[in-house]
Amino acid sequence: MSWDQVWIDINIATMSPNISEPYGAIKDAALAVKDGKIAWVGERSKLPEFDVLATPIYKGKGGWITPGLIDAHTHLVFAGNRANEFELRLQGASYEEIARSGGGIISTVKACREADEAELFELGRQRLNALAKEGVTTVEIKSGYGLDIETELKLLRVARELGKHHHVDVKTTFLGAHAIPPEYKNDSDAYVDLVINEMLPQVIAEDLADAVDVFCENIAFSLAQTERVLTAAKDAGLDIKLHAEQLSNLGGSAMAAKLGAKSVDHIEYLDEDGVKTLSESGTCATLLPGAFYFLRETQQPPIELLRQYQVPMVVASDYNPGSSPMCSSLLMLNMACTLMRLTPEEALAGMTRNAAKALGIETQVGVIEAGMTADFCLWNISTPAELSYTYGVGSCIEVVKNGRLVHQ
Ligand code: DI6
Ligand code: FE
Repeated sequence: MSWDQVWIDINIATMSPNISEPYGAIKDAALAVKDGKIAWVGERSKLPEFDVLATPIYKGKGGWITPGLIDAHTHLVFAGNRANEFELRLQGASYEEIARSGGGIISTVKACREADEAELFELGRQRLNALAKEGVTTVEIKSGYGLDIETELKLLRVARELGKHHHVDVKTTFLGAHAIPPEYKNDSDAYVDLVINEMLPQVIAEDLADAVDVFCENIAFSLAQTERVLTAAKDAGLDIKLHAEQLSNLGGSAMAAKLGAKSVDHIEYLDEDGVKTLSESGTCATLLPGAFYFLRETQQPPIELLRQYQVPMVVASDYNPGSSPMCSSLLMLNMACTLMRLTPEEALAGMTRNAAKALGIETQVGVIEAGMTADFCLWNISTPAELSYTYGVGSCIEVVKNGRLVHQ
């Protein structure tokens, strides 16, 4: 066998559904990489013969390898911060009250309209570095803090540039319908027209987005408006997804699922009929424990129903300045377990296999199997549950991206 690198003295949480052990685990394993792909994976005792003198051999000191983590929902390109609103909320104001009085998303929009691309790029780069340090190898980044053509395009261009210049792969999502901008305060339908008829065509012409998202909520876009945007995006051949059922139940999840959405995200208020619709359409349920925590939500997403109907659960950071200013993958694994009662195995599937499905890249990444892209991490842990159990100890010791070692 001729390989580019071989890993030994490792255990592997493959997360493959084809291995019946918890975490798809293979203990005392070996893994071989060739041309950026996983070429062989299995028990070390079964490793085929290879040229040990010509092949770099990495020893994992008995740690665990997992697929590279995938953060499938972030808003990480933005300027400014909202610490002032954090203080207001501590004095009793609610997230909705702040949004209705012109703060919230709109205050970040102001900062983003003023910032130039270089500034946004540098801020985004630092945040990507923070995620990468904790094993993230693929991230989704949304626009949505521009709410005018120029700024929405600027945010998407910066997100695309980050993907070109950083080892972390970036999937971009156009979220022009994130909030109603002040200029359209009294005519939200006209803003939806702008999103569909002017922004979307430009986004497509410049190939700036892989998917389209909408914030479907009483404080944002109605069900009918949301359906118009998602239908236009779908007709243009883009993936669709939705911020739905975060603060109330408008039925956005079921509508988006029927249109073939890859995921519906937040979903604290999703009911059983909605869950059924997700399972019928193969739509993922994205849980965002950082926002649940930071907004001190009490309405639990319907985890038991999602299990019952076998809806793939995704865990993501929702990293943003208003509702989830926690730029950490491992903290999300922990919060998914502590706050939403996922098992550590479900949480890890939510940032690997299921996150890949939510981004439509499940044939390339998210599990460790021969033929998949060689995106994986080595962790200094003695059981995979440690990834969600403890936080802040720096257990990610190596990252391999497309078969290249990127982080030591
Ligand atoms: N829901 C969220 O949690 C974020 N966007 C959304 O639609 C919050 C965005 C913000 O507050 O800046
Ligand atoms: Fe979000």
